[in-house]
Amino acid sequence: MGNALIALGGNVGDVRATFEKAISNICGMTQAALLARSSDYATPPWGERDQDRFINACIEIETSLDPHALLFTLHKIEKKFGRDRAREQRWGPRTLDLDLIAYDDASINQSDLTLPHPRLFERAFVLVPLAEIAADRVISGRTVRDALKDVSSDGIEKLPERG
Ligand code: A4P
Ligand code: MG
Repeated sequence: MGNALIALGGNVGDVRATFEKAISNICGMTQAALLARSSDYATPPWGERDQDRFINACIEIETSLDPHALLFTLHKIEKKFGRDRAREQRWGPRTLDLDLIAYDDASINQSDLTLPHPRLFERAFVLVPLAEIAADRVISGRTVRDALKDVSSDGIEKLPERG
């Protein structure tokens, strides 16, 4: 069994409802147990700034799939929730983005899969929710808690639980 950290993001449609359904799908389709789920956060758009704010969250799962099979399944779930990679721009608006942040201590450098996620340490929208569930996790030699100190969390707002 492998331990995986997954970041969820989106800014089109009812993103929080999409997250709930996506998390159920992740657990069902990847033979995974959900170990932890962060709160949802509203976050300022990063990369392409001229778009609606995003909702972001992170989960930790235990899965029997290997990293490639897991990412393949995450892409299938993105598609199921309306993501159309052919029509979107890089860092632009999307219904659901699922990034694999880390898988055990795996270090992978392939065109279709890089682990840990290469842009993790630039992204408060990943580090803030990740710190809520895995502050002491060491990724590329640093704890998530320490990595968070080096980015600006300005404008990131923790959302109340959905009723
Ligand atoms: N890929 C390689 N390694 C990985 C990995 N560890 N996890 C490959 C996921 N995918 C990985 O993915 C492009 C390719 O990366 C995939 O085919 C996969 O095989 P993508 O999700 O289509 O990438 P992208 O959207 O073009 O770029 P990237 O860097 O993943 O960006 P994001 O995060 O997906 O960008 N602002 C806020 N506040 N919150 C957000 O969630 N998201 C984006 C989208 C932009 N700005 C944002 C947010
Ligand atoms: Mg992505």
